[in-house]
Amino acid sequence: MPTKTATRQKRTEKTPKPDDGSINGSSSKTTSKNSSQLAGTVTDKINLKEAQAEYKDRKKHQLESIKKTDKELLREILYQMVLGRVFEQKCAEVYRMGKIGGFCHLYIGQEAVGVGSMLALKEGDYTITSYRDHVQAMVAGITPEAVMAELFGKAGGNVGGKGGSMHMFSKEKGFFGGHGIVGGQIGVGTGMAYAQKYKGTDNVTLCFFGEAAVNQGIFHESLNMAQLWKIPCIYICENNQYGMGTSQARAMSISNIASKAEAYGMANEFVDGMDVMAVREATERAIERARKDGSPTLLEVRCYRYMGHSMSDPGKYRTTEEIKKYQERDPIVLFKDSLKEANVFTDEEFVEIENKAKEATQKAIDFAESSPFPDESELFTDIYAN
Ligand SMILES: Cc1ncc(C[n+]2csc(CCOP(=O)(O)OP(=O)(O)O)c2C)c(N)n1
Ligand SMILES: [Mg+2]
Repeated sequence: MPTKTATRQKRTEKTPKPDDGSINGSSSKTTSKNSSQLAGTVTDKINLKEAQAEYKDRKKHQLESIKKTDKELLREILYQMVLGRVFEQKCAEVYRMGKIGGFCHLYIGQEAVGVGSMLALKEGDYTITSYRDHVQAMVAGITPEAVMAELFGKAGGNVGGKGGSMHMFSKEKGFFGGHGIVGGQIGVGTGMAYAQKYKGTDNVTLCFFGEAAVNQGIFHESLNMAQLWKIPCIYICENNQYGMGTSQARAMSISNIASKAEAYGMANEFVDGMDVMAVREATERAIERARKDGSPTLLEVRCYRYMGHSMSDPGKYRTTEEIKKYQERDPIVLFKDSLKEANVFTDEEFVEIENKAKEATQKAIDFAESSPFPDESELFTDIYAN
């Protein structure tokens, strides 16, 4: 039976307990007047010394990891993170212009989680996630054009303009959505991984969900079954610390999510979600376990979303100071700084990567604009009625 000591690696052992709600596990006092009114939220001001020490520690780890990694893979990791950021910044802009209708949940700030983990997959592996799905969809190989046109509700969209922001999907790319029911994908993902094992493959499933989903029964039922039957599912809890406007501290009796796996004897790790290489390494360890004999893993990846829950969130439950604190630890800036220090890319190469992401985003917008709306005849297709 896996234990904490057997499954956590050196780096994560050193990571302080995350129970106080701050990403480095260090506590600081609430300082602003406004913050005292927000019971249960993390409202500490930036402690510069602490932030700098944490940044240095992370960079040290990234540098070691970067030295062991192929340059082209590093380029792809940076490109996918930058593409995710630029693409979604554009989404916010065009949403405000009325080009995108309905719900739209952005991933800005969390890019290191989806990119770091998914780029460790191989052919035949599967991914499933929540409604916050644009970046994962693109990393899976769905084109930015198809994602943007879907957001616009156009016929050229990923699912013909009939799903919108929350329902990206591609069986060919092994990307099984895009799910709106909180925690619903945990059961489906467990089933997908069961099928991979049943068919005798060594493939695995990455199943992403937020920390609020952990309070649902489906999480516990799925983990129990996965461990009992050795189902190769890697449960990635993206702990961005809020479920809509409710902070984790107000909704969960035990905030250390990784340790919940121990109730089922499952391997688990707490991972720094601002460090893309740490996410990749933890996922690689989980994948190795899963390919070997189907053993599942729970990864709690601590991250932060800079934008509101969705585009219609007024964001009154947290302070701008808190958001700023996490932006000081931005995963893309950190990764770029590490790459610079390791002399991996020239200045021209960095510019090239950014330009490529901007061009891909513009191409996606042009495609979405020029694509027609679905034909009226599509109204009664793809309907499931019982
Ligand atoms: C079963 C269910 N209950 C409630 C909702 C409404 N709802 C949508 S998102 C959300 C918060 C989920 O937060 P979390 O799981 O932490 O994911 P995040 O949005 O932070 O990525 C809630 C309560 C829902 N969609 N499904
Ligand atoms: Mg959350």
